[in-house]
Amino acid sequence: MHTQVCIIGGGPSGLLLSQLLHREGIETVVLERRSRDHVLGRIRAGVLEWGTVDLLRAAGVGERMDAEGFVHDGTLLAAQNRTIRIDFRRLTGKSVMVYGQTEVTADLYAARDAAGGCVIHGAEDVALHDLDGDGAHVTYRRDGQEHRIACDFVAGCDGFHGVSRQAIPASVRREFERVYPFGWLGVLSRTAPVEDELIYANHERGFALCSMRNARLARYYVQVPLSDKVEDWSDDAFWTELKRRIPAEAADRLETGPTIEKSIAPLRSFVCEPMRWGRLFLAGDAAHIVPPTGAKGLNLAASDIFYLWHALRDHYRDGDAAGLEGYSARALARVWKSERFSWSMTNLLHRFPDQGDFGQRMQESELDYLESSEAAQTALAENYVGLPY
Ligand code: FAS
Ligand code: PHB
Repeated sequence: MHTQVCIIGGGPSGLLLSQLLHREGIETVVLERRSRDHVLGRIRAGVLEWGTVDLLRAAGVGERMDAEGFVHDGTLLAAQNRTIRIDFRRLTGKSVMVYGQTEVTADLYAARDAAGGCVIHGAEDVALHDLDGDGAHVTYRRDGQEHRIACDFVAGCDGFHGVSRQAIPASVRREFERVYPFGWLGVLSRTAPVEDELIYANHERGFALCSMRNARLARYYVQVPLSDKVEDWSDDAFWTELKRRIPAEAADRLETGPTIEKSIAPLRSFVCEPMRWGRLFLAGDAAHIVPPTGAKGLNLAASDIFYLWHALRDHYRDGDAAGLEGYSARALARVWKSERFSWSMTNLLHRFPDQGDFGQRMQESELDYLESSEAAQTALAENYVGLPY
């Protein structure tokens, strides 16, 4: 079998690239290790930058997002029992869209199906070969059969635990990492969200986030020690802790109920340089990870795919290799700015084991400064809504 671009990973990065290239007449095959149900069963991101919204519309998958998503013109930061509103629309002229990654992925799968796209689930032992030569190919096993796909290029969209990043020789690869000493315990509940906009709460007991998926599906998180297990947290214990960490006026009207999903996600900052090696191009979590505090993970995947889509289009349509040659540097320039923002929001809002009372006061004084400074609010807002591509 031969294809122009072999895409490893059927998450949002891989599917979005496949869909955008299809609309350019460029042939792709997507190899996904897990079943479609498993991929669609993951509960992850919730906030889309407007650049991501525009890109999904360009891919022809924006209709349900536009109908069911929620446009948010601001967000709330909470500390010391009060909230500070960051008005994105007034400060930057932009908004964000609240529409779950699960829905984005489902819309992308539907579009690939409608276009007769080739997405192969259950692809095991995917391996990349001859990436720095003219015989690039991918092998995998499925239903006990070995398969081989010759290709012009490989897009490594297989997430943090995938195989693509490892295909870059260790002598070439440079990795940067910070692992945070806590995780996020997240729940979904069929209850009304406590607020119309998101609440990011700093509290001396730890961080909390109030988010949503729709008017009857709320998404909440509390910071927990890395030693915690999901089974340590009953629903009652979760609601009690969340109420302690958000302002009293919100806690008083919080609608609680049985959780329909509960999971703990570790937090890390991670970047792999370069994001390209020979005919392999990394995109999304395969190349970088951010703590979800800045709502950047899915959105960084989107900007990577935007750059790679244009680079591959220019190569096949115009014989112009500049985009491919410049992909890694261009993507990393935006990746590092989002890494910085996500790191800074995580440091501002979470309780670190060794920060002590002085560290808590530093966080509270930075929030006081934010409350009083239009310049500081504008800086936060322009990073949150998404820096230019
Ligand atoms: P993904 O990891 O989504 O997809 C990679 C795909 O590759 C997967 O389907 C995987 O099965 C497949 N794969 C892996 N290895 C393979 C192999 N060897 N062969 C074939 N296929 C393989 N971001 C936010 O902005 N906000 C959040 O709240 C948020 N919460 C998150 C919670 C968790 C638990 C995690 C893990 C991430 C979270 N993220 C969040 C980040 C997340 O949204 C990612 O940025 C997003 O999924 C990136 O998409 P992909 O790059 O497609 O990677
Ligand atoms: C979510 O709704 O899951 C969400 C929203 C914003 C974040 C992280 C997660 O920063």
